[in-house]
Amino acid sequence: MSLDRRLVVLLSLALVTTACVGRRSSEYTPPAAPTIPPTTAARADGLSSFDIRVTDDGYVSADQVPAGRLAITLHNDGHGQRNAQFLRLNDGVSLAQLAATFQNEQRSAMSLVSFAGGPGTVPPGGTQEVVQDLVEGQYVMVTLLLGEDGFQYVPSGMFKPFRVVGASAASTSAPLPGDERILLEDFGFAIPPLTAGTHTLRLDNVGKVPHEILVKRMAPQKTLADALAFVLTPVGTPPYADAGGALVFPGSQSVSMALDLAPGQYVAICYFRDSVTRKTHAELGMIRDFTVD
Ligand SMILES: [Cu+2]
Repeated sequence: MSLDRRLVVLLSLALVTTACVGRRSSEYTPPAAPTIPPTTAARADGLSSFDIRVTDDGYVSADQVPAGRLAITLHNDGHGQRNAQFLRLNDGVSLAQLAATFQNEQRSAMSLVSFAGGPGTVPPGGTQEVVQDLVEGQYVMVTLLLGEDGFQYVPSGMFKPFRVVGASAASTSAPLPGDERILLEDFGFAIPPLTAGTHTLRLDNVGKVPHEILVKRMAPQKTLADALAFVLTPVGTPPYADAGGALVFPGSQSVSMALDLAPGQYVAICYFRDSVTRKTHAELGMIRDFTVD
């Protein structure tokens, strides 16, 4: 068994907890095999693209990507909701050490890594693109979902190591794409008026601590209070559906996110848990609704 495979097994044993809250779609039929080769390639705008496919068996992607600015696209070919949280192993930490620590105590394993963004949660058949800068190092990508106990967990097999290599290119000094800005604050969101259609949004974490933004389309007649109640007690049918987002990245950093919005009511949520109070950032104010006309 390869090291990667052993790590997946170890992490799966260690991390699977309560029942999955992932939604299943009766209409969506995943392709038999990934249709995009797991490579990186240069795009017309000069950015390197990093395509990630996730199936029910795990992630398919390049094992190595260049440091610097990357256009990262997650394609969900599986049956459940999926995302890709990037975690950079702290200098001196090995993959084996991370896996062993995860197996014993998930919370202390988080002290071995730094949150490094990644595409947010999409339903089966969905895609999410983010543009962000990655520095050299050893990383893992994991799907982080909300368990019925209110804590996040990694579904079985949803873990893949990858390396970021080389010095960062000069492109990282240029502004990130996006005419409209969302501010992620300690603890709240500032969201501009958004029209229906496609947007490229720059996300500025102006806080001191890591934040994320998950965008959800509210079900009919559901309210912000229903959304917060579900974050606290995620049991039963969610009052909202996944509409993309960008996962946890550090304070004073920015990423860019593409969103395609149909008219309707939405809610933005940060599920990250404060290390002192152990409350989710949503409870501390990082949940807000907005209308798309
Ligand atoms: Cu937050």
